Amino acid sequence: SAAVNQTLGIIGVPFGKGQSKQGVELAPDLLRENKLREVLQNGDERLVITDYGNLEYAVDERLLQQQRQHYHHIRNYAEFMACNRALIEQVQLMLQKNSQFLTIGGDHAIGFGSVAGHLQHTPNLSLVWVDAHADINLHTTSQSGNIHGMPVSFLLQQLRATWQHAALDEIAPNCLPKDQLVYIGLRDIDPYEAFILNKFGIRYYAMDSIDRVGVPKIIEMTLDALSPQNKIHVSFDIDALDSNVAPSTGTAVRGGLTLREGISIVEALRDTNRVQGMDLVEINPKLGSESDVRSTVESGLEILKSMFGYRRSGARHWSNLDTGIL
Ligand code: 6HN
Ligand code: MN
Ligand code: MN
Ligand code: MN
Repeated sequence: SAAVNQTLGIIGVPFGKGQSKQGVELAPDLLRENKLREVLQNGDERLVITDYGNLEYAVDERLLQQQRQHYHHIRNYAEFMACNRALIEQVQLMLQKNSQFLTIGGDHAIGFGSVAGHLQHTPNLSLVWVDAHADINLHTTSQSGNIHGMPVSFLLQQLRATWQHAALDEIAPNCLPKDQLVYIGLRDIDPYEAFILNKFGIRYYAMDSIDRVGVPKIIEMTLDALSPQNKIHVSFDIDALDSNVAPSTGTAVRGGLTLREGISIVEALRDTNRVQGMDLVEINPKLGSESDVRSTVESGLEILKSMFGYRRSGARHWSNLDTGIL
């Protein structure tokens, strides 16, 4: 499989209105400045990368009206939908031209559009959501009013009815079946989120299960649960990592994944050869010290590098080398 050409499309989504801290919208360009492309390429010419720049979108009167009439109690509904509507289109465009795509946030509100766009292109999709949080609030259960805590509720068949005024069937008719979702890394679940997860029997591996059985077993159970024919979307919230390796994020929670556990998860998923889309979200360079920002960006790049190129075992691009040295 290593000989197969990979084509990767990248879109930056500088959207920060799913929460209220300034700075998360700077992450796509900051990662680019920190050699995102070179890190992913890692000297392997078989990976062809196309960067589509940063997503643009426009709010229209219909969305403002939905916001005023039905969703005024949560923040920035209209901007959220406008951005995700554009992202749904962009992801489909990228998958028409590339074998894989990467969406760089921005906050996790864009997880809706990224996965929904993926589902419109590839209806048989599985989702692995790596996060400290479940991001499955409804507009009626959110305590914060922040839409970055709600994207998963837009994706699941069973929860769509709670967004009945959002015209989701027009922009993203394909939903995710609840048995094709697995969470990894949770440790800050809101009470109503716990109720929803349990009511629908959604599979989640919180930090305590990782403590009990370790990452390899968690990955095995995750892959056993997901349809083996399906492509996989990995939505990676940087706050899944412990705040000592990823401090610059808006809703940091201690007691998270080590960088090695994060890399292990990503490598194992990558080794299925079924990952077709990934998000990296919630890096906020306005939070913490300069060295906090540096380590958060470096951790993010390590995660991406393990998904799209590099292997710690060194097993990668011998085929490109001039081996005449020996
Ligand atoms: N994230 N459950 C909290 C809320 O406001 O709904 C936190 C959400 C965090 C979202 O980190 O992507
Ligand atoms: Mn999240
Ligand atoms: Mn989170
Ligand atoms: Mn909380």
